[in-house]
Amino acid sequence: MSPESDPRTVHTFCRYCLASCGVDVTVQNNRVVKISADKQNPHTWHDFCAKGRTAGRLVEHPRRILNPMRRVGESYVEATWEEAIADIAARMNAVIDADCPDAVGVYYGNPSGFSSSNIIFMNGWLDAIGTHSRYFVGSIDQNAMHVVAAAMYGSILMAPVSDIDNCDYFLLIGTNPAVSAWNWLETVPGGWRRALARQGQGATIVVVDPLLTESAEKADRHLAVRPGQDWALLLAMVKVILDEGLEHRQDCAELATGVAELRTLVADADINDLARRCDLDSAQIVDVAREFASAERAMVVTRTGVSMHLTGTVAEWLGHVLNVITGRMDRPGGRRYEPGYVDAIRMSGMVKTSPHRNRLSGREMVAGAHALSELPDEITTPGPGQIRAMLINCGNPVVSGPDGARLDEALSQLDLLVVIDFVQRESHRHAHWLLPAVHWLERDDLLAFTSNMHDEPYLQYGAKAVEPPPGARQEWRIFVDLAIAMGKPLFRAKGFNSFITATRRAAALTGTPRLEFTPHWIDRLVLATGRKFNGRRIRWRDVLAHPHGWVLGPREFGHFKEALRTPDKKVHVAPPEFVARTTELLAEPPVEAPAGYPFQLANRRHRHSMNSWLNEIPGLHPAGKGTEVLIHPEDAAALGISNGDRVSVFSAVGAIDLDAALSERPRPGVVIIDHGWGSRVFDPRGGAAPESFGVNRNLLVDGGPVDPLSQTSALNSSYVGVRRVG
Ligand SMILES: Nc1nc2c(c(=O)[nH]1)N[C@H]1C(S)=C(S)[C@@H](COP(=O)(O)OP(=O)(O)OC[C@H]3O[C@@H](n4cnc5c(=O)[nH]c(N)nc54)[C@H](O)[C@@H]3O)O[C@H]1N2
Ligand SMILES: Nc1nc2c(c(=O)[nH]1)N[C@H]1C(S)=C(S)[C@@H](COP(=O)(O)OP(=O)(O)OC[C@H]3O[C@@H](n4cnc5c(=O)[nH]c(N)nc54)[C@H](O)[C@@H]3O)O[C@H]1N2
Ligand code: SF4
Ligand SMILES: [Mo]
Repeated sequence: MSPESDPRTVHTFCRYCLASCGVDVTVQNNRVVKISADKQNPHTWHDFCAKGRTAGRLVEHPRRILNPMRRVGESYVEATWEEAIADIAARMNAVIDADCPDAVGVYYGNPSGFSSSNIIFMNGWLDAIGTHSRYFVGSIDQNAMHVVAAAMYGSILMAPVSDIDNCDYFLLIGTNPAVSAWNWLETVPGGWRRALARQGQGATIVVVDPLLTESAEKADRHLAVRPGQDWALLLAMVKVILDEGLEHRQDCAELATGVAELRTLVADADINDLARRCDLDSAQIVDVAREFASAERAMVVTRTGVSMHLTGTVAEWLGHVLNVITGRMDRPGGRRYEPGYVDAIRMSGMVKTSPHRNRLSGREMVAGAHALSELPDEITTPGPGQIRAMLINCGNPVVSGPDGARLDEALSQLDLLVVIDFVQRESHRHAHWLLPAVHWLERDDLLAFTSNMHDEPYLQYGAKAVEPPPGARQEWRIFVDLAIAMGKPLFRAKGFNSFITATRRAAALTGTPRLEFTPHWIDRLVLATGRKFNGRRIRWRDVLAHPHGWVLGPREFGHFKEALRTPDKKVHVAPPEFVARTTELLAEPPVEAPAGYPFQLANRRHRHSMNSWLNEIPGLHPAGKGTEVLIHPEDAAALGISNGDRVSVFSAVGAIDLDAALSERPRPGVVIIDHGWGSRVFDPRGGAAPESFGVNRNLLVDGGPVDPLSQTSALNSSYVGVRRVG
């Protein structure tokens, strides 16, 4: 038996979501035999799920792209990397020379955040080109959090973490941790289980959600809020607390500025008016506000259910306000700042994107990118700066963003569409080039910039378990090669390209591969300039000595104030733009459904789905998933719809057919369609028919209206109609 036919176990972590579960990967002959939770991991294995367990099936996906593929007519042929890079570079340069750098655009999706080298070198390449046509998943998910963090704490990356084990009162708004795990821009491993353990010891859990979710079922109270109206609930709570003097005096005076402006704002608000807007009982709101403020230790947690609306930023802001004015920041049981082993806020401060307004909407960038909803027009509208070439890096925006039909049509009009992914999905169907990506099981990564998002100081080196297919390439390498071929200096730094070329030449000449630059050099630099533990910096050999992951020390309080990047080192609880927008909302009449579209379309995830991209993995989903719309029995009765009937759900921009499932989970007036379905998987190598999985509910979401502060669309509160068909 040759040595490699003996199975070996690699300890690493799953990089599908921020739960970052420690896993043991059993490998034999460069194949993943088994993935299980690494129970020796001191921090992260507790959320381990079937998505991580089946990660090997994506690696061996029968339709995986294995070499660069060039479109020829309606099919694809394999090409070499030299051909791919040369052709893409020449076509991008031609587009730029004919107009300006903005003619080349990029969309980067959620998985790009789970590879540090991808994010770093994509930005290096974009800076090299000098394009402002940057589109990012943040505008469909987390921009509200970035905008709020920037205004209140002075940095888009200031993401407080939850101190679950000490909390007595959890107010969970727009999140379903029983399914999604406790993660967004923070992660608490096993967070939901730990919250339930606190509940067992007497803590109260309140869940605010238009659906009776798996989390809401376990809550002590469930407030079935009207979608998109959390801002009214939260403003009412702030009002009760300030009017009744329940605030934390010291923090309101010393930690925060702007409390007086908040008082002025809530003085004019009326609890009954706010209760009507969010369609909750005002007495219940007052109760929850009092309970929250008087609980010994408490926290508000807001997530995507709050942010993905036209009012998302105001609601996200008010969630943070509640924590600050009741003294929950940097105190046990509340939200604290985890300094981690590197200061990501400082690192991100070194990246300067020049401010830019989009040529058509006139809107500025948020968190370094423009809103996805603007992309179709930027592609199809002629004029200087029109996008003619696009690169999609880890994304499926036709399914994950608003009005996918318009985006799909726009993508079909490009001179050049380049995609980096494992398989060709819905958003990639018009691609001229498909470039094969490397899975996390096939690459090493330190992922240092999530260091501040874990609930304790924690480090694990993401070791690779298997070698990638020989034709696949990591994104960083693609971006470096493109910059060199385009003759554009990476990071706009003179000499960087020649430095990399020189290291490659030295490695080739001497036959010493480690002389060639890789992002691992950056890992070393990060540690060499990182935080000290027990008086000294972390060395690489310390990292290697902890293959199961390493808790670097105890959770510490007291780092929050020093992490603030506001000029006065205070939390700004009343940023003028948020106050102004709230005043506007208060002046508007309560929202009414437009004629013909009486329902609001809410949202659901499942434990075993991952946004739009693991739906095809065998064994993860029962057949027929993603084809149902949940309707409350009262609404169904009024429409003459029975369980199992075929129905059309339609909006002003689209219509889809599904099977009606009568359910008491949504509040009346709200229908639910699972997010992430309706993405076909194509077969560029074999040429077989595309496989289809479920229906894309975001085809019903209008990309026109956005939250003016975060530029997010009403992904979880669009208005729709429902009727029986057939
Ligand atoms: N209505 C509604 N819409 C939503 C949501 C919702 O709850 N409701 N959720 C939103 C949220 S939270 C998010 S984050 C977005 C997600 O939106 P996106 O990030 O645009 O889309 P994903 O579905 O995550 O698709 C990720 C793609 O990246 C590929 N991929 C995975 N790993 C890698 C890798 O290492 N390299 C490369 N090159 N490719 C990779 C996958 O195969 C897949 O094609 O969707 C949002 N859209
Ligand atoms: N299994 C699984 N886990 C995941 C993901 C996944 O796709 N699958 N995605 C990962 C990603 S990228 C992210 S960002 C996180 C997201 O994590 P979460 O934000 O916790 O995501 P959801 O489970 O969609 O929970 C959002 C909840 O908000 C509710 N909601 C919708 N509209 C409103 C509203 O107007 N007000 C209120 N109060 N609630 C509302 C929905 O009904 C839903 O129950 O999860 C991560 N974890
Ligand atoms: S996908 Fe599952 S196994 Fe992977 S990190 Fe997230 S919760 Fe853990
Ligand atoms: Mo997300």
